[in-house]
Amino acid sequence: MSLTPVPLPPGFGGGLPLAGSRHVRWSQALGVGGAVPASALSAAERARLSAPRPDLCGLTLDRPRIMGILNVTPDSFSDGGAHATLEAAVARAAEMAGEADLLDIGGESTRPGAREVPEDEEIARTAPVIREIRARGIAIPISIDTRKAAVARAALEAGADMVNDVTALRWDPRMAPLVAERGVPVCLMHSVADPETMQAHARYDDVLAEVCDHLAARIEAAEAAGIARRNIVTDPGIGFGKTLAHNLTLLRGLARLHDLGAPVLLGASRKRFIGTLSDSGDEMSGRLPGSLAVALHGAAQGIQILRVHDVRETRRALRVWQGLAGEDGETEDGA
Ligand code: HH2
Repeated sequence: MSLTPVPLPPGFGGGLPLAGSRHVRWSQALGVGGAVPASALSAAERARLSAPRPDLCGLTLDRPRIMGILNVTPDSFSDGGAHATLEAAVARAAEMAGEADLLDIGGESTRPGAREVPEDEEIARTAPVIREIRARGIAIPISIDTRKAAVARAALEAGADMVNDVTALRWDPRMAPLVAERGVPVCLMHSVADPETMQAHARYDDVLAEVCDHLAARIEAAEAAGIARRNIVTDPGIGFGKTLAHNLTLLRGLARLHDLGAPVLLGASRKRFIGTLSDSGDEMSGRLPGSLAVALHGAAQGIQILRVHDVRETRRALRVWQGLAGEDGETEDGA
């Protein structure tokens, strides 16, 4: 049975922890035939939805973690060109390291319609920045956002700890063996086609079920390639070959991804659907309030990693959310 856990409001006394969360509990799951009480599920099904997820890069996942985005690209949709020099990129990394739990560094834009960046150029954009962050003693875990094994390898050698592959290891056949050999965590994101053509492929009968099935298949492929289950993170790929309606369906049903038994990453920050829904259009600063709303929605659905541009603002919003989340949250320092 495919299950959708229904999270209860923070502070609710009963229920079971959702995916090991200190803040979010669940007591019912939606199966094919409708809502089922937790007590009607098998012990294995309950455990899959409730069990704590393994630590990631030394971080416990019992609370939402903030992944700060650093795009060292000239053309990213929201911050392209802002961190194009080594100095600007390292300064932004140092600033975010104060409040983020991990950083995600990327050298190729994946915005709809983006063109592929040659491997050596992507390496030249990312590896020196990672090396310099480490040279300055900034110890925060770093993820490399790339679909190319050579870029991931150079980043790991420069001091990165994790790979974030928006193609879920489908683009480059050398990526899965690299991740397996290095024993590092990997984020498997749902996407269709490639950034150049993905919006033309935005067609699903049941987007939530199809994304979950795709991710389950990618987890299986990763394990078959020798990647340990404890090193796998999943991601519904908000905005990647999805319409506004698809994004909303995925966001409403986010908690269902916990049925995959792996931590879930959500990357919705500043994306177009937020501009559309909040009526703030293409102006990036106008997308901040909506980005915070979506981040808190993700937190309430037990999402473990929130990939965001606005780290300080997200940290402040999360502190309030954690305070409101009740007993467990009150002992939390928010760091
Ligand atoms: N979104 C973007 C890039 N990488 N990785 C994961 N795992 N999930 C996401 O949702 C995701 C991602 C696109 O956002 P951004 O990095 O800000 O823009 P660009 O790709 O234009 O650099």
